[in-house]
Amino acid sequence: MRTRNVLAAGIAALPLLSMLAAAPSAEAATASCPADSLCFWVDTNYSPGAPGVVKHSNPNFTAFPHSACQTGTWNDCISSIANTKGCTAYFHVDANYRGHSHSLAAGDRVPNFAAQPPTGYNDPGFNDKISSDSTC
Ligand SMILES: [Ca+2]
Repeated sequence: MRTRNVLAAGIAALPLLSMLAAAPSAEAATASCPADSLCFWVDTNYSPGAPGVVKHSNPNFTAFPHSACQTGTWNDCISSIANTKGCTAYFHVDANYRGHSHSLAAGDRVPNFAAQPPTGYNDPGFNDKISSDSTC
């Protein structure tokens, strides 16, 4: 009986461990995003690997080739973002800083646009829509 209880406890702990392993790693995002930059990834949770990196405002992300994107550029391809700059950044769904936008405070990051605040924007429609960014 004692053995069975221990086994049951072990099984019950597995889903929790899996959740922890799959949870977005803020440390990983910070580590892979250079200082004083805006970083973005093709997938949620700062994946995969090395991010796209910009330093300032950019009116059109079609200027940034990225072979892993369906568009061939970072335009309409971004699923998670990080801001290591000292000021707020804004990401817009249209070129030239137009259309629907979300802000990203200095030092903040969003692993999944669909997630509820404060983790996300509660905006699944923002996924793969970013076309420009404005910041200091
Ligand atoms: Ca767009």
